[in-house]
Amino acid sequence: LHPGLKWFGEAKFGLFIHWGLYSKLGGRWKDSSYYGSGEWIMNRAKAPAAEYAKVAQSFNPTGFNAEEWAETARQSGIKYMVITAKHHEGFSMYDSKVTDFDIVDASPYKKDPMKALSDACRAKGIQFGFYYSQFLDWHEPDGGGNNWDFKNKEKDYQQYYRTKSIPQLKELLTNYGPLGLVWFDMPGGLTAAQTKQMIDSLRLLQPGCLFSSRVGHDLGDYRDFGDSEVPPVPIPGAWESIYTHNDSWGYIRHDLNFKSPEQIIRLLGNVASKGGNLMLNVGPDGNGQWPAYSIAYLKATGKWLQTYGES
Ligand code: FUL
Repeated sequence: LHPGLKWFGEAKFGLFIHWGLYSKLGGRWKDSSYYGSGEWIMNRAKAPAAEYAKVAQSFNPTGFNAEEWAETARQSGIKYMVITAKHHEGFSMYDSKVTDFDIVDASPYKKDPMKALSDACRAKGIQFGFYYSQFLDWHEPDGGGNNWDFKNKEKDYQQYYRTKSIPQLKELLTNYGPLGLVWFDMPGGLTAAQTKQMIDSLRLLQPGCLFSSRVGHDLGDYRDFGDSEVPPVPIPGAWESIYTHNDSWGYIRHDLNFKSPEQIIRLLGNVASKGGNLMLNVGPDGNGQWPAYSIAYLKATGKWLQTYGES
């Protein structure tokens, strides 16, 4: 049995955080407004990579406070936190030596928020993990998914994995202390044997770290269902349901459709009764602040759990 499955099996409640350049856009690109999946805005607007990358020049989340995030999570009854180190847009939200398209090199913020957040979570007994988009990368000519800029090009996915994805995953597994998990997403471009080889090389760095099923080819350590999906019947083994708090993973300024504490508690009960964990998402804005409703409703959920929950 994987050693990480012990904490995972007891956790019940996790927090997902989608945070990147799209958070600064908040669902608006040029004169158009988008609803849902704010983190897909680059793709939906077919924004040219070079132009989209300029958003970094004014991305300065001075309102970010790692202790506050971790404390809010703790008070909410959260046992693990998973944050986007790099989403499909290709921007690295941590200090990466593999690229200059990262928060330290390309933004005025110049600090590594992941360092502070990983430390703050561990200090409060919260397992910390990274989401990493291993295949889709709309910034890179050889990354998966961007066929609007790089359309006349034969993509070399192997090259992309070799020069960006795998070296970055190694950075994440080396520089941020013991990770609870790496949340891979949207597999592609690798055979089962290649995926296994990648996983084996990463496992050496942190044998205790779990890998999500979206690493592909059934090679994950636990199972994720589709976005916003709870299985209809109890499921054996380690698994997780993921949900948005409003209607988007990434911050959307004009989306106020937040699930109430009562809805969150029902969802938690539904998932837990079938044997899984619920990982609920929060989308902080471009300044590094959570929507006020997320803070209030999560804290209210925590209060309820403290009074009526089992742990
Ligand atoms: C999906 C992604 O494409 C979405 O943007 C989001 O990250 C969700 C949790 O997983 O596969």
